[in-house]
Amino acid sequence: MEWCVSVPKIELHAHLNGSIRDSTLLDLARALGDKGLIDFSQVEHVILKRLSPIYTHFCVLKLEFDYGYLNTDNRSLSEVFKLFDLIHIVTTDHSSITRITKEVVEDFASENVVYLELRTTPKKNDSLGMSKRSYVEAVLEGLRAVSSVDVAFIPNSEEPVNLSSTLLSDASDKCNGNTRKKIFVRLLLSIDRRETTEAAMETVMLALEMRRFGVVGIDLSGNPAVGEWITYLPALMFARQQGLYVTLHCGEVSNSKEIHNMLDFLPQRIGHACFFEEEHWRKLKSSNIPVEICLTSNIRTLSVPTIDAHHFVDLYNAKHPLVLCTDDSGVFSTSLSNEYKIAASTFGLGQKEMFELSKNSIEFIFADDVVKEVLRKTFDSAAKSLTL
Ligand code: 6MZ
Repeated sequence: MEWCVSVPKIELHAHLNGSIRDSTLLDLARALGDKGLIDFSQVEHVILKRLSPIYTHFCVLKLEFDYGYLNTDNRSLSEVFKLFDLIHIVTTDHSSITRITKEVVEDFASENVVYLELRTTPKKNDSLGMSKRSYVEAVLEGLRAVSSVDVAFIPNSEEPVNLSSTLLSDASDKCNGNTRKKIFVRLLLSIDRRETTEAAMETVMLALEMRRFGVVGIDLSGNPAVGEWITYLPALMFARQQGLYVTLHCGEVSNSKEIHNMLDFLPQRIGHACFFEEEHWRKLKSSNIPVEICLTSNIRTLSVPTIDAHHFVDLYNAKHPLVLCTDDSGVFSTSLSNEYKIAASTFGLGQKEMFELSKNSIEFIFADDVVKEVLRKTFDSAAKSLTL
């Protein structure tokens, strides 16, 4: 594990609210409890993932939560989305979003993630005066608030916001003799599968407007049992025409037609690919679309039967482009280092293979060649100090 923490890593599939610390979620829930807006004792159980398999039903802000027999270790996909509804009630105000963003960036940086693509669904909440734009501004505020590490998120400048250092230095600058960590952060705006075509288009327009602040692309996510591909297609096509990168949650449930349609769209990356059939694998491999692999998430949501049977093995052996990711490090109690550790122990990868896997992820990031070159330099200098 120590080695997995020390190796530089690239995170390309992390949902902001899914990456929240348990302690922060508890803090925020407690504050709402103190205001009488939720019953904290009920929510606390769910947050701490300590629910015994007893039937749970409760009400938060007039929203009914019927968790049924929520299993603490393996949360089926539908249970996970109920949990997200609860998380959103607790987190969706400007200052909370700013705090979560700051902490998530700090957490990834602390385990030597040197490039992070953070995705989040812009939300509107009239009662809090929140628009999709003000939501994203709160995220940007969180990036500016990070103080423990230098964050570079503005393309074309790449100046870390807290420290002026040279652009082409590697990801851990020497400053006054001290080594300060540096992390590149890029944002993807997510379209939730519950949204309408118009709402999806609004998110794309916002992404275009926010490009100068490091928004580089669009993600399609949300409960895969909800919604139709055709609803988001106009917005996704427009995003691509305008030069935004697109990544899709693809094959999280069995839906052959949708998987074909998504692969035909040729997104720059896809996430998950758990319910692929022979024809889908063939199409994926011939199009060479990189896959964001989320091992713990797939196991916890019961999307793959066992870790040994995970499609990572086949894709890795076929040298198909892939990248290890966390998905929702808070919800699934994992970290990127832990995902590398699981890959090593389950699939027998040695340190050299793990290093190459991590370094190779540079090729699939949604950033320009300058950033890629800085990252290659970072990995090359790390290789000298790591035992490979
Ligand atoms: C699909 C997921 C997801 O956007 O509020 N999300 N969508 N599959 C998954 N696998 C388990 N994990 C997270 O972060 C939370 C939102 O990300 C999406 C869901 O829409 C969830 O509500 P943000 O920051």
